[in-house]
Formats: sequence, structure tokens, C-alpha cells
Amino acid sequence: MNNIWFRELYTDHLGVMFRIKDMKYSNKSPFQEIVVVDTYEFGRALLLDGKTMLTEKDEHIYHEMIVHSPMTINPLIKKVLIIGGGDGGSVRELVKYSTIESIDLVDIDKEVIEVSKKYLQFTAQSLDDPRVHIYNEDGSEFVKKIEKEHYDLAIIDSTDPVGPGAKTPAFTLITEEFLENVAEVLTKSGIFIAQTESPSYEAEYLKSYHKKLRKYFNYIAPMIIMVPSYSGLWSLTFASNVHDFYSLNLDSLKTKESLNVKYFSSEFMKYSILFGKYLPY
Ligand code: AG3
Repeated sequence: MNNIWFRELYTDHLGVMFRIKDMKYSNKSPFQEIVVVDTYEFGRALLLDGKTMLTEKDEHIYHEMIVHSPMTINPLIKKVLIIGGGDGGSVRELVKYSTIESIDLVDIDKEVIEVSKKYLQFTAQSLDDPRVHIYNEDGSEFVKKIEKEHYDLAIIDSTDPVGPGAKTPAFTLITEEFLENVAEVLTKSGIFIAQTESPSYEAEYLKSYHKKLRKYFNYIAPMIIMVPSYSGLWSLTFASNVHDFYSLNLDSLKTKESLNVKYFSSEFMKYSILFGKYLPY
């Protein structure tokens, strides 16, 4: 492992490289190639189909933003749906709220969950919380079986639905049919939030995704976050039928201390939403 590097290309002309210290796990599941490595710079990392899904050093930024942002906008959220997220990072943040009653985690790949429990305890630590129900199914099929207005929050914490090589397990999560079904399983004041790729390198994708979302939700807002291991800027997108993300009425601004987080604050969330207004499209 003296001079082994992992390289992920974001375009044909730009990529991110990590020098590898140790290889912990490598296997092809029925859905994707799963690799866990220790890197010198970012600690332990989960790579799916050759793409960085999370690293020990900066996963908290992504997971805190994708969970505490909607929870700050509607603190009454009780029932949550996560699609993807088998590493458990989003669950770890959600279980901090005693008000949350149930979390349905739908990850198509059982092996990601098993590998995370074994090698990524820092994200998977709360997967056994009694409020968490795990389903190893395709998220786009799962939502078809759910009664209308069941969830207060839907988090799409998936792998890349686009990019070089196109057909990934997350491919079914960007169709209009899926978005319509998710909109239907959300309560009237429900919130949708999805990871929506790099604003720098996937701007065209974002534009078309936002156009689709607008068909099913009155309000949408992209949010720009900083995830160094994903090449820098990354985007999350909010959608809702009642919350106008550009004029949020937050009673009290949440601080890091009150939420038991390392990075998130509601003030910071507001700036991240503002930053999203300047997407290059
Ligand atoms: N899922 C979204 C990460 C996408 C990163 N993509 C990439 N590096 N090409 C993260 C899963 C963490 N729960």
C-alpha cells in the first residue's frame, strides 16, 4: 500500500485523488462494487462503484446538513423516510431528536448496511435504534406501496443517479414517476430533501431535475454545501408544498451546541440556501 492512490473523475478533465493507507473490504454485491479503505488524508472511506460516498473526516457536513436543515424548518417531524443511506449517517443525526417516532430506511443493497455496521461504526452506530426499520428494496418500488400522506420528511440519500456510466442503482430515483410518488406519500406540510450532485460539474442535471420537481411541489430550493472529499461544492435540494425556503420563519436559530452537532447551525443553513440561488444555470 506504499503508493496506491484512489482516483475519482468528476469530469473527463478533473478528479480527486486519495493516497490509500490500507484496504479494509472489497466485494461486488449484486448491485455495485463496495470498497472500504483507510486514506491518509480523510480517514476511512466508503467507495461505491468507484465513487466516494463518505469519508470519516467530512461525512458529518453532508449528514448534518441533509438532516438538521429539514428538522429545523419543521421540528414537529415524526415519521421519516430515507431512501439510500445504508451507511447510517443520516439515521445517526435523526435519532438525536426524541420527537421522531419512526424512520424507514430503504436501501436496495443489504451488503452496504452489513459492511457499514462492521467497518463504519462512526456512521452506522444508530442503525439498531428501535425506531429504525430497514427495508432492502428498490426505493422507487417501495414508495408505491405506502399509503398517501404517511411521512413528514423524505430524505433521498442515494448514490449518484447520473454521471459517467449512467445506469447506477439510483437511476430509478430521478424519474417523474418516483418524484410524484414521493410527493404523494408526504403529508401536506411534508418536506423533501435530496442529494443532487455537484453544482460545478452537473449543472445541467440539476436544471432538469429541478424542472421535474416543480411539477409536484410548489416550492423548491437548492442548497450548496461544502464537502471536500466530493471535490468541493455539493448540492442538496429541498422541496415542499407549504414551506417557502427563501422566507423561512425560524422561531429560534439553532446553534451547534443545542443540536449536538459539529457543523450545522440554522443560520448557516440560511446562507447555504442563499448560496443555492447562484447556481450556474
Ligand atoms: N451519497 C451521495 C454522495 C454522492 C457523492 N458522489 C460522488 N463522490 N461522485 C452519500 C451517501 C452518504 N450517506
